[in-house]
Amino acid sequence: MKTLRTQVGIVGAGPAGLLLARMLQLEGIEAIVVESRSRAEIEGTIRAGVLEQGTVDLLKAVGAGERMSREGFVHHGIELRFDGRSLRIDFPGLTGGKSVTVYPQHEVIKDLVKVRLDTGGAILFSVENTSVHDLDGPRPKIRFEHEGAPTEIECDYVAGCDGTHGICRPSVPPGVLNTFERVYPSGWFGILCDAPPSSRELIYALHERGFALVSTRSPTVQRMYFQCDPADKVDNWPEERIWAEFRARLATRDGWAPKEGPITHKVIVGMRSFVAEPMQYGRLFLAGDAAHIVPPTGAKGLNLAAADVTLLARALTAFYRTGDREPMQRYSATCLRRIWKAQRFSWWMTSMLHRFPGADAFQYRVQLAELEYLAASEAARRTLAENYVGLPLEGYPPRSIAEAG
Ligand code: RFL
Ligand code: PHB
Repeated sequence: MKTLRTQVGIVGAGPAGLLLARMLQLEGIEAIVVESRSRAEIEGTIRAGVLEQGTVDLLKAVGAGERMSREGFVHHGIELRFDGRSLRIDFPGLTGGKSVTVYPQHEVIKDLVKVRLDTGGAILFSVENTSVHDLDGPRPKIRFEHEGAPTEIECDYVAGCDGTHGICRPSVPPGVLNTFERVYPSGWFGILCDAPPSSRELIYALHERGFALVSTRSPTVQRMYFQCDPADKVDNWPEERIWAEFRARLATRDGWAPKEGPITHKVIVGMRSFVAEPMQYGRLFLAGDAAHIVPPTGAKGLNLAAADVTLLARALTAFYRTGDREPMQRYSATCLRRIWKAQRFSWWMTSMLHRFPGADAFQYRVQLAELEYLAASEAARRTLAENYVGLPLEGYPPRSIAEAG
């Protein structure tokens, strides 16, 4: 077996794994990233679109923000649409100047892969049969096959950044993790189409037929979603049926209609809230989707992954610089405080904007009342805005506060 040695072994080259590798590299800490898919596959997977201000700042700080600054779109608000009306949420006005940036996740991935490979960092793509070992001892290991050769990475720490279906979380012995889950009885039908933007800002709509979302990717490519049965099949939806659904759910009293164009991509995604606690076992740290999932309505998944690995990079840096293990010991608790707030926000946005099977007319009236309340109350709009643009990244509390608490 081929044996490699590094300080931090990272499983998964998603946003979490790639950002962690880059932050560690800037601190002079060695890492190897192993990824089960090819470079072309990870750079071609269509997923998130909305980056919080903090994620944008982080990408710039690690030297991966140049194309995002040029090609991403800064959005100063979103529109909520219900009962044929529109309500704008003004982010800078409500949050002291913050905004979000719309820049696709696969472009973030391309930028992070490039910066890593250009600076001599290792990513082993298309590895097979990954497994992790000796997590509770001083020398954890990652084993896999790479280009046909059985390979082992011996490291000080393992970062499990391998997403929902990864192997790191299931490698924690039974009984260690507490898991919390809610599966929603709906999915999202997502499309990409070749058309100009329908709106300057994202539109989140509640309609009697269900939720719809207008997002964007570029001046010529648009991303849109509507709530659907998670067991439905994309082939049941020819283009005209999709557009009829969008037109119905997004209609306003003054006749607004989306700009239509050829649909180039269709996908149905499930909706789930999930948290595993704690996010550490021995020398394994879980980060991003490997530890938690949010329904996409709050646009939080990638941003939470970025927050986790920022804290993990700081904790590992403190250890390698000074031998202080305390930040690592606090990693899970610090992350989870932010994660549960994002869970709450994502659940709240989802509940307010979807019509779930079996929900009655009372429920729908309560949802409309919630939206009317947002329209009438600046305090309510501020609560939405400060969660959407991203809560401040909590650092580690000073020792005295930690001890007192
Ligand atoms: P990822 O991106 O899933 O990356 C994990 C990587 O690990 C690899 N892997 C393995 N590698 C080696 N060995 C194994 N055994 C492995 N098993 C897996 C995988 O191939 C993969 O490359 O997790 P990470 O880094 O934690 O990042 C999380 C985000 O990708 C995710 O939360 C977001 O996409 C969620 N999300 C959104 N987040 C936002 O912040 N803003 C949004 O606007 C937003 N919109 C969305 C979304 C997710 C969506 N879908 C498709 C679920 C919209 C949608 C439709
Ligand atoms: C997207 O553009 O893919 C997107 C935007 C906002 C969301 C989820 C996804 O809440």
